Amino acid sequence: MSRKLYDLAGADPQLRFSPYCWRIKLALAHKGLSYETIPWRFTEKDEIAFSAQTKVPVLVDGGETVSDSYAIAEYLEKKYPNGPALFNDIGTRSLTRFVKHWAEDTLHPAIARLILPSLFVLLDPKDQPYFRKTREAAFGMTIEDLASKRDSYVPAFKAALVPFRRTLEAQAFLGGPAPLFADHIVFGALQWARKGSAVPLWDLDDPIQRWMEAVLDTYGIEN
Ligand SMILES: N[C@@H](CCC(=O)N[C@@H](CS)C(=O)NCC(=O)O)C(=O)O
Repeated sequence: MSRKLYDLAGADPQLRFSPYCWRIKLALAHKGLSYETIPWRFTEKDEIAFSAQTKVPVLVDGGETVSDSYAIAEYLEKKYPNGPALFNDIGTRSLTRFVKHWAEDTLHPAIARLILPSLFVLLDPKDQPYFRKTREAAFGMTIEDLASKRDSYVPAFKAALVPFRRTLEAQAFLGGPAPLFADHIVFGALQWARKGSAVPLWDLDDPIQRWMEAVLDTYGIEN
């Protein structure tokens, strides 16, 4: 059966930086499901119009189309119950919802303020006017203003990571001995930060870096 994932790409088609798409690439690997990615750009709305919405990830799994990363994870868990669980049990499922909201409401905005200017230059030129317009409206300032204030945003980013780092000092993964979808969610955010930033955002000996490498190693993913 063919399985396709529409995955956000930069000017370089190999540059895949979407936090939401990374969640699903890890979730598919976790379930042991093969797939091909289709590089997609912000302005290629027509390409995913069949999904009846405007964002990626979009998963086409045989005859089924699913969008929204959380809905895709729930779909995979239901459709492929024999693969390793993404949520384990009711407690994990409930706590994962908190991780999702923490990532989206605390981590993502802290990362976005730091990386939007450097990410902007990595985008396909056809996407840049759209990205500028939508992100400047969201942040209420120009990309250049964001860049000039960058240093003032670093403390909030560092503070956002503290509870996560403290957790990793006591256990290997959010899922305990092995990654679960909660790990995939946080990994997506930090992979977006790593790929979009012009400078390293944490040290190589940071537990966060070791955790990222351990997540990639778990699934045999290169970078
Ligand atoms: N709630 C959605 C959010 C997906 C999302 O925001 N995707 C971004 C890429 S990271 C996108 O496609 N944006 C399109 C746009 O900004 O027009 C999910 O969890 O999948």
